[in-house]
Amino acid sequence: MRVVVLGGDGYCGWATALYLSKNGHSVAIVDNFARRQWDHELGVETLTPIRPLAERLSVWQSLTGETIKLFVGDVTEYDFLSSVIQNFEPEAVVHFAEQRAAPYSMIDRKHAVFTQVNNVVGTLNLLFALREFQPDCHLVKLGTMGEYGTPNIDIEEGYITIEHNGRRDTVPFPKQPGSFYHLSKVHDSHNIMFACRAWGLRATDLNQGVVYGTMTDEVALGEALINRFDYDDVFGTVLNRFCVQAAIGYPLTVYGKGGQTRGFLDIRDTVRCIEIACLNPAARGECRVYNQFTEQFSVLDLAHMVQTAGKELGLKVEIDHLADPRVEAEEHYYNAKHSKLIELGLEPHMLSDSLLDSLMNVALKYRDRIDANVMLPRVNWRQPGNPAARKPVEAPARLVAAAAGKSNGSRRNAAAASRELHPKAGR
Ligand code: NAD
Ligand code: USQ
Repeated sequence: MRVVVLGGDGYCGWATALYLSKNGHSVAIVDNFARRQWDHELGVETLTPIRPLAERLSVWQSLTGETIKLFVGDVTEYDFLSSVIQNFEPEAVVHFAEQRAAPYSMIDRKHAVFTQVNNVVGTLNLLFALREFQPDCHLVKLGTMGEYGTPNIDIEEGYITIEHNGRRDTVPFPKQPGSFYHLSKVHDSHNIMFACRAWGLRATDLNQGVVYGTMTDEVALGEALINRFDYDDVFGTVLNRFCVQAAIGYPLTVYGKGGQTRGFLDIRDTVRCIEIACLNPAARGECRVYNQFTEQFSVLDLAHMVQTAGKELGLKVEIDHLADPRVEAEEHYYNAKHSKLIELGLEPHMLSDSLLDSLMNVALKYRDRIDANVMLPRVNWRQPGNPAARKPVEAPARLVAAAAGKSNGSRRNAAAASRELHPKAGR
């Protein structure tokens, strides 16, 4: 199958492109390297040293004999994107090319506007390019479980059948997203649904949970192929962050009570889900929604699991509760359906099996690259502007010392440091 991976230099996109290439698909990557730029802006780096994309692609070719085509450009530029669609004539387009960090979208007005323009315009351009040049192509779009928020009822896969005043209908599941980033995904979902209805396009909206891990069989073929592993306060996701924090003896940064519950999945399941979606396309005019995660955990569950795994490796792992910089329920009901991808053949990797091998050990292997200054949250949802996030912040000296294993036992805890950085963050 001919598949274009938009955002193929990124965390999910890179692993997916290699997986599809290895499984015999003809793959092209599109990326404008914006993400590498955002890391520079924030003064952060991935834990794992990622090589330039062109170099990674040539290593892949020399190791496997497979060629992945590369188109460098911005999906918000219609002429560029439509020329890729005309040139490559894909049967499926996998769309990862968005600004994906909720904290980045909450830095200030400029970052909120940028996130929504980048994400919504990119997706709209893609819909128009498919309609004009490749109307039979299947759009596989990455959405997010966060589109639903945390309602006090079970979450269905995209649609819910309701009865109201004696009448019955199946309608999109209500959306209550928690950041301007998550909102951009809701806007995308509505645009995709409308384009399928109006123009007969075919689409699968994958509402993905939080992804963890970095190793896939393909990435493991050589260190030059290593995927990114973000752990900073803006782009780092919770479990990846906790593993890195544990590796340097930094107290785990649980925001608030830690009852926030989310769906999670291993990066190896992300790549398989994408292939399953591509191989089982939606019908013309259909906009399917699958919930793409395998297990649900609260933040505090994860902290305890990392603490236990750390103990097995001889690490002393402490847990801190920081004032929550986000506006979110810290304790809530959560039960989200996720059976459709399993029915199509997904065999999940479970966190209990991969925590030590693919997470803690990677964190320990690259321990010398860990920057303890990017652990405390710099973006506070309640503030209209968060100038601290635009430049690297020095963590209080004693915290850094503790992280480096030089503590004399008198360090302040991370919660106190966080209150200094976020005096207005209350609950
Ligand atoms: P990432 O930031 O690592 O990768 C995104 C890639 O897209 C980057 O390489 C970036 O340069 C590129 N990109 C962004 N805007 C672009 C544009 N306008 N033109 C061309 N390229 C552009 O993100 P990721 O973690 O791989 O996430 C990929 C997708 O999956 C996102 O849409 C995200 O919302 C979704 N998702 C991610 C997670 C997760 O835990 N990482 C969970 C759920 C959903
Ligand atoms: N959290 C902590 N401590 C931390 C970091 C996060 O307690 O150090 C908490 C957050 O407050 C939140 C939860 O952990 O309640 C998840 O946060 P996260 O940063 O891991 O994930 P999130 O912001 O939701 O975003 C990530 C990806 C995004 C994707 C989303 C899937 O960055 O692209 O869409 O996961 S979901 O959460 O299902 O919406």
